[in-house]
Amino acid sequence: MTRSVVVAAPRGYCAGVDRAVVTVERALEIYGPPVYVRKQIVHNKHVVEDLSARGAIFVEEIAEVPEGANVVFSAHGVSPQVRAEAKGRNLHTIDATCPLVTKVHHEAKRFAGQGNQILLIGHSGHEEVEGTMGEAPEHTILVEHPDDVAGVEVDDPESVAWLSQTTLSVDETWETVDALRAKFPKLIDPPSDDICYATQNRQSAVKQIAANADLVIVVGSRNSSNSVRLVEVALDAGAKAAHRVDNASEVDPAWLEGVDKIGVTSGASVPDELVQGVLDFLVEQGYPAATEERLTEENLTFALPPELRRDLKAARG
Ligand code: 2E7
Ligand code: F3S
Repeated sequence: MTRSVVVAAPRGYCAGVDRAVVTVERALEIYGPPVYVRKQIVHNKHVVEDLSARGAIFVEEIAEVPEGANVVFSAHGVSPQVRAEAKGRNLHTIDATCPLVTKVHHEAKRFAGQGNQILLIGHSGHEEVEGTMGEAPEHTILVEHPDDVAGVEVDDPESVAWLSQTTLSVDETWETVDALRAKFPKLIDPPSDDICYATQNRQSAVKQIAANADLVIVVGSRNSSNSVRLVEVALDAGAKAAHRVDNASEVDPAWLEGVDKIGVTSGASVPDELVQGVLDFLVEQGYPAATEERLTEENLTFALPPELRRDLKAARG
């Protein structure tokens, strides 16, 4: 069989990640280091290492940030409790929450304000879920898997709505929603999809290349929900094997034994040079140069946070 390498598109940075990374870069420029960042700005080891080398200090909790310092909230969003804590320490905050996450926070507030209970589909412990749940903690129940639906108990089955994390498996989420609706026929839908355009496009694009692949390599970090989902989606779509790597050095040559057709993609938090590194490595292993299979174009961009734009304008005069 002839060997081939197909790289999926869209892959890599989404509009929210680009905005969040540029936010930290500009903050370093105008305020000077150190700029504190609460949690990883995006879930990518290389991005975090690179910004750390340039003067960003990543912390887990607001309590670790010195009084009055500059702090950026990560792309995954924060709960109102975290905002209050930052205010209490007199921090200068810059909010890099993805606007598509802010939209879900608004939906949570609205549903709770109308007296509904919210069934939030998402992964326990993920920062985005902690932030969204924090908008209406008394009104929200987390549902992680379709199998969990049987055990969900609500106060009033006539007043329940569902929302989701933005980076879930599209197919599995619909399974969960179908199971929820079978149990609560009056279940209220969000006004629009919470799984974001970038998650949906990257999953659809990997499906296209996975069906024919002996191996799919997904570039992305271990804690990157959307990257890990791409491995699962590739396997579900028929890839004979699929592995996640942070960079080319993690590609195990044993995975290539007897493998002709390789697909490559990357999560929404992954700089494209890391994908290029994997493609170069495959060429060194005797595979041909990759061809790109593009599902759709993406043109969305987000303006920088308004508080940062204001300070940038003042700094530039
Ligand atoms: C923010 C949001 O940083 P990521 O790897 O995050 P996930 O949520 O996939 O672990 O990817 C970009 C991103 C995705 N969703 C950033 Cl809310
Ligand atoms: Fe936002 Fe989706 Fe990216 S929620 S940060 S556009 S993966």
